[in-house]
Amino acid sequence: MDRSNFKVCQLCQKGVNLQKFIVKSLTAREILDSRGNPTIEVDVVVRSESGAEAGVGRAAAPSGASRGKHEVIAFPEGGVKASVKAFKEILVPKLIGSPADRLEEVDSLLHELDGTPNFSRIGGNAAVAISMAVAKAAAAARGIPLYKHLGGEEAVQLPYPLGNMLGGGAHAGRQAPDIQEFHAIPVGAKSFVDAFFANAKIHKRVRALIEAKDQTFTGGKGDEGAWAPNLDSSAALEIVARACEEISSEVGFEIRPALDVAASSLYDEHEKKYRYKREGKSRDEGEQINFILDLINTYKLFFVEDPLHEEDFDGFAELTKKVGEKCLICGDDLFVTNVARIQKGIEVGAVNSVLIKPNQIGTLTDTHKAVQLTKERNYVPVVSHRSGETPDETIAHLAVAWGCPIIKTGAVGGERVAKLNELIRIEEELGNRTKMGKLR
Ligand code: 2PG
Ligand code: MG
Repeated sequence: MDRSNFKVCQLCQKGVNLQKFIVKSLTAREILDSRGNPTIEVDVVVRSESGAEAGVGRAAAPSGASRGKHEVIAFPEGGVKASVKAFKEILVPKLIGSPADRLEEVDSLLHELDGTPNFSRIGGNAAVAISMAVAKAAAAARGIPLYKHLGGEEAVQLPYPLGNMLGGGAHAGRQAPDIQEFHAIPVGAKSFVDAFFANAKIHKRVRALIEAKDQTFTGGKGDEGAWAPNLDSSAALEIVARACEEISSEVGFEIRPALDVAASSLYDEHEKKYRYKREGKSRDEGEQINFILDLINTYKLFFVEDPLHEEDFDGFAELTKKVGEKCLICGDDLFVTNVARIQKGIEVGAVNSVLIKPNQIGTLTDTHKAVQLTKERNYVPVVSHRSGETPDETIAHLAVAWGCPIIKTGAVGGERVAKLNELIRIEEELGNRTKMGKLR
């Protein structure tokens, strides 16, 4: 092998290939996600300039149940099959020969070939799977991990895991709580592995506490592996907060409760009210804000996502003004990882945290821009999975590559621990260079 294109990576002591890499071939297939719904998986092979095969990348797109109205279209009309057809007919012929080590060019070609503002021709899920697979193939060809390929030498920061412990809303059956996700975040942990293992303990403790309250609980879970009991939101939060306290004293560091209200799913546009069906209650905007404020104060919540519906920038701003000093107020459906919407949120002071989901916007380049804007403003970017997932571990690398201090990717379940276990490996690989992300 010609060694003139190699240098030794200071981090992993492996050879780093400095050659240019070019997309050689792409394959797409229909696979199943964790909910049993079809999604798309893409394989990309890259070659060196001399033509030799240099690396392979594989990525699969996730899918949401509580999707934001402004997300890109996941699949064109005709679903995954139509997306795979468009992939073969429109994308493959043009993508072959593109520069795998210049992802912005590949991503901008994806926009150009789709030709719509929301990926409705090829599907945002095909776009994101291609974008991720190209990045992974280029990293493989360079002989370095993806987080380092995208983040360079500075990518040494591990995220705190937000673990979904108990849930309802669009992710579970009708008797489960109205609020979608009740999380724990081990903010006092000194390492990722300690934080992740603490979350696993909380998940178990939450089950025990639910069983103590409800003898008929069958151990049912929602889409993300969170327990889905027959409880209202207040009783659910009481349990998760108690589990956080108990496990916190066992492991010796602070663990705080957190929520994703997913309020767009509760909002009735005609009535202009949030409908808590399980509780048999409706709340108008003012009552909703007061309700959330009360939960933040009573349970010392560390993070609250989507406390209001996806168009209510002003309601978000009111809440952030009141509690932004002590709680992260995060926009998910509000922003859909879209820089124009994040910019609008910045202008009104809507939040201090932004959820980052690559398939909401369709390419890694667009996703990275959303992270950069969030960080420029000193808001906290939170890289996130979707409720329908595959064992694809790409988001673990994105969190480290882009220095995002929080990752939301569940607590248990194969498709969730695929990301979490990958972060354990990354932490191990980084050794004593690693540090935990800065939360505030
Ligand atoms: C959310 C996500 C992930 P979904 O609302 O944040 O937890 O759910 O993928 O269903 O949009
Ligand atoms: Mg959400």
